[in-house]
Amino acid sequence: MKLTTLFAAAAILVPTLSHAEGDLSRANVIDLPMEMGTDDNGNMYFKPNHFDLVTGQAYALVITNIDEYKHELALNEVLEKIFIRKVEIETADGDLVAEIKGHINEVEVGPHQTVEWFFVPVQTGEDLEFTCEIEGHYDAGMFGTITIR
Ligand SMILES: [Cu+2]
Repeated sequence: MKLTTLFAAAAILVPTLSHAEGDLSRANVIDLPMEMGTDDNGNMYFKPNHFDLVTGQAYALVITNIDEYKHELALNEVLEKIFIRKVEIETADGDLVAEIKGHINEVEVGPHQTVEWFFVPVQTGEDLEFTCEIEGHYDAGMFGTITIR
């Protein structure tokens, strides 16, 4: 890349970066789609069941329950490592039902519903476990891990 092109690119980037410094939790949010479900053998799962994240990046964990019954996501030790901006609930048509703000550890997701969890990792951690706390679901395989670098 020519030096002049580099300067031009930097000039374009500067306003974006200065915004990010103002509010890291809102800048360039990365969606992390995750499915909750049960396979043909009766094994319950989060898919994917592992995420590699970085500190300072804003994420939206978009959790969809494809089952006929509710599932739960409990963050457990992940909770100590992240700043939670909000949990957002919308109708199937995309209309906002609620934004819930605060330090939230568990969310139950009803059958065929989607919930979005907005957060920013603030501390590093290796294989931090999240789980479904509904009786029998953990033993059926419903857990996963997050690594923050
Ligand atoms: Cu479950």
